[in-house]
Amino acid sequence: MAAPSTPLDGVDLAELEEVAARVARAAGRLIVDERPDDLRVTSKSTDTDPVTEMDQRSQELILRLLGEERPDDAVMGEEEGSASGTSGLTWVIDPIDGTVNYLYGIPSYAVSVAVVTGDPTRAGSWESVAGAVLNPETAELFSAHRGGGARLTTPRGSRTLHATDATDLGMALVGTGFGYAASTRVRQAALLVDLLPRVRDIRRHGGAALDLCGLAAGRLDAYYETALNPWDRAAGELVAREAGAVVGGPVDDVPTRDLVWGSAPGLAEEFGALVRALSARHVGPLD
Ligand code: LIP
Repeated sequence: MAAPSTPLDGVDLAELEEVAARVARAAGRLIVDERPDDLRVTSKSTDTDPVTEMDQRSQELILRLLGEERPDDAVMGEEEGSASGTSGLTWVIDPIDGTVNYLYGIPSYAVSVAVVTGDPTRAGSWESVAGAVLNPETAELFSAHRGGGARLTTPRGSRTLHATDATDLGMALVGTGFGYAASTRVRQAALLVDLLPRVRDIRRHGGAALDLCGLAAGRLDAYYETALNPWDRAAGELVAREAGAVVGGPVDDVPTRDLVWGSAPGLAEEFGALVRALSARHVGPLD
């Protein structure tokens, strides 16, 4: 009897990585070149959770380009607008990850484009198979496809990414981020108080996608965050895994909204156990 067909039958994952990279570059050009001087801002979940007119325009452009290149695939994004599909593949996009940095002119934000199998609305039931994260300010494009390694491409060339060979948690540089809701931050701050004395230092760059790519590029030894959405991590998580980092969640290797962590392979056992224990100790609302 023939094996049942899957959404990846006949699909070239390297080609999907190229689609992700092309689309991210187009959106990156839009948000840099067409950023108005008087950027219009509204807020979403809280007053401190901004969405700019360029987040929305970037998402509209990505939807249009994916509709042309991959008309049978679904699209789910952070902002308004989505597309349904029939292929079983879903593009999970963040049109600007690190919107607060974008708003303030801090050159550390990204366009994140990933394609996943499964249902990205249900934790543990989806998997990224190709993706790209572009920092349009530095022209750094991080990309990967499942089983194909991870790359950093700049105007100067391309290189394969590798997580660090760190093994000493006390010397580890750890990235993290914080949600927008005050209630979520109470829990995040409590975890941080326990973690900070046990590591070299903490970095809060302001965008999960670039944090995960930083882990892949050896700019961080480890990373963790609570209250992330699929679009914040879908592409960066794949880039990190393909660079040899270990990525996990509160129970096993499945990240959830409760906890996403990643680290250099030599730190995974100790760091994973520590952040799991701390996140289990500091429970509370995640808005
Ligand atoms: C942001 C994340 C960041 C996190 C913020 C926020 P946005 O996404 O990437 O790491 O700490 O709370 O979720 O809103 O800029 O797309």
